[in-house]
Amino acid sequence: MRRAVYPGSYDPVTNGHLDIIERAAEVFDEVVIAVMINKNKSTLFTVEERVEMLRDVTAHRPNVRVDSWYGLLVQYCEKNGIRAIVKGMRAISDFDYELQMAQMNQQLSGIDTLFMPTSPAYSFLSSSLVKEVAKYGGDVSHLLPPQIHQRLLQRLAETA
Ligand code: COD
Repeated sequence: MRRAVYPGSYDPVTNGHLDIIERAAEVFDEVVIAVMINKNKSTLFTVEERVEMLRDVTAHRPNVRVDSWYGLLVQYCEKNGIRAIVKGMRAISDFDYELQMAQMNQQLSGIDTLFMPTSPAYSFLSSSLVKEVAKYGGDVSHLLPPQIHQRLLQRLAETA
């Protein structure tokens, strides 16, 4: 079985993430979305909430699974028999850091990273920007699935 992991913070999942998930799910037999836990990074949504939101928006895809992990990505891959990492590539600015991580992961474990170029419609899109724009009242409804947009507005109202 050709299985890949698509790791990230997903705080929250955006249409840009979903575009990569949908396309990766056509290429691999199974795509595991791994919500990576970074205890040094403060997030708007808990890990459990991010997992739940991802499960909700990928429910129509039987070959997509959602999980969470604290530790090195390659440890997760080794534990779960995963041989490929998928990363979305938005712009050349993503490339330097992504290349560095890909090479480190390859050297640590022999696991390769496959870069999938973003659809041009989403090349400017990131969870951080969406949160910032929404926080100050900008309209981000076209950048997120409707239920995620609702949850974002609700969380921002709670934390304002
Ligand atoms: N279009 C296409 N792709 C996108 C878009 C978009 N609009 N937005 C984001 N993406 C891609 C990103 O490029 C990334 O590949 C993925 O989607 C997830 O994005 P984010 O922003 O949710 O997640 P990040 O970038 O914070 O995730 C970083 C990781 C958690 C993957 C990384 O830090 C990691 O692997 N950590 C685990 C610890 C580890 O193994 N460290 C050693 C690394 S060598």
